[in-house]
Amino acid sequence: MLQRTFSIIKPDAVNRNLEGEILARIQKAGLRVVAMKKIHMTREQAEGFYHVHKERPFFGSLTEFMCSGPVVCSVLEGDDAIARYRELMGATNPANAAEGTLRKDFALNLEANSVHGSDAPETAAFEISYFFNALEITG
Ligand code: RTP
Ligand code: MG
Repeated sequence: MLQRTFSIIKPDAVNRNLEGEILARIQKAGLRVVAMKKIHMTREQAEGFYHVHKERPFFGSLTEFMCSGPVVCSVLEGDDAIARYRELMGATNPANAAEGTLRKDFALNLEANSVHGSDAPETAAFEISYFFNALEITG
C-alpha cells in the first residue's frame, strides 16, 4: 500500500554534513522524497514535535538536542513506507542497530542517533502536517 512517512535528519548528522549520504541511502531503498526542507527549530517547536515524550526523563535533553542545529525534514513515499523506513533506520540505540542500517552507520549515541521516522500512520499524519502544508508536498 502506497504510504507516506515523515523523516528528520537530526542535528548530529547535518552537523557532520551527512544529509546527502543519508538521502542517497533513503532513495536507494526505493523511498521517494515528495517534500523536503532544512530548518532550525526553536525549543518550543521541538517540544511540540516530541510532545508524546513530554513525561519521559529524556524529554529536556532530547528537545535541547533537536534545536541545537539545523535539521532536514522530509516526507517519504513508497509501498509500506513507515515500516520500511523504520527498518532502514535501525534500532533507536545504535549499539543495538543491525548492520547496514542508518543508525548503525551514522549515529553517535542513543540521543544523537542521526534520523527520525514516524512509527505509525497516525503519527506520520501529525508529523507531516506539523512541518508541511499541502502546497509543499508534491504528488
Ligand atoms: P525517533 O522518534 O526519533 O524516530 O526515535 P525512536 O522512535 O526510535 O525512539 P523514541 O522512543 O521515539 O525516542 C525518541 C528519541 O529520543 C531519544 N531518546 N533518548 N536518553 C534516552 O533514554 C533516550 N531514549 C530515546 C532518541 O533520540 C530517540 O530517537
Ligand atoms: Mg519515535
